[in-house]
Amino acid sequence: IMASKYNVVFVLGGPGAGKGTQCAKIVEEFGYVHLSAGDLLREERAKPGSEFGELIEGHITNGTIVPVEITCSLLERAMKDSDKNDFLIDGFPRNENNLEGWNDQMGEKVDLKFVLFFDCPLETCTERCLARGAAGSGRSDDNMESLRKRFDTYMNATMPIIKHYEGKDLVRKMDATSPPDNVFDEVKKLFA
Ligand code: UP5
Ligand code: MG
Repeated sequence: IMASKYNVVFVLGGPGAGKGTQCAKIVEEFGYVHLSAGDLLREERAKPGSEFGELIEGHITNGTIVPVEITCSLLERAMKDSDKNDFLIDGFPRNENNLEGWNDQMGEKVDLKFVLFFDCPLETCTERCLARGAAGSGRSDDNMESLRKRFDTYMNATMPIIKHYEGKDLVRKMDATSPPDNVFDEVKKLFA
């Protein structure tokens, strides 16, 4: 018999919009598995002798996007290893290449529930990431130079993906500017 499909919610929004913060709350209350594509890439980068370490680091500091073969494999591996069925996929798909690669590799295995979109102005996002950097995040992209590039990529490559899903009526847009608990009050309604 055919195994049941994975339930997936994509979580998108600008750098620092609060994707990770809200995903943690959803996990706590609704038992999803949170997979941040960025976290998986940072983890892969940190592996001693990783074949892709330098390539990943180059993309992260430049705010550009790692080829989908790498990211999608990390995601599928994590999904399989979890032995669970419900996933929040945070920070992916970010461009046309991601979308096509995902559809090719995972399209048949996944039931995409909706796309959770955290809408947050550039100024707010910038403040949050710079504050996190100043507080010692250790992230090589929490600086003004990388942030400009991350925003560029977000506007030029990721917004068209959000538009694509809007056309399919799959986007649930959240105002991400209020404090985390207030944002979550709205997010909750989508999962209840
Ligand atoms: N904070 C959060 N919510 C707040 C709120 N409501 N009010 C006030 N403060 C709030 O939050 C960021 C900061 O803001 C934290 O200090 C938090 O406390 C505070 P967080 O929840 O971490 O926001 P998030 O949206 O997750 O921000 P993040 O920086 O992780 O977003 P990015 O999308 O930029 O980063 P990501 O890790 O997804 O990707 C990094 C890079 O990896 C990309 O630029 C790219 O180079 C690469 N990448 C790929 O190549 N492919 C992928 O598929 C994914 C990533
Ligand atoms: Mg994040």
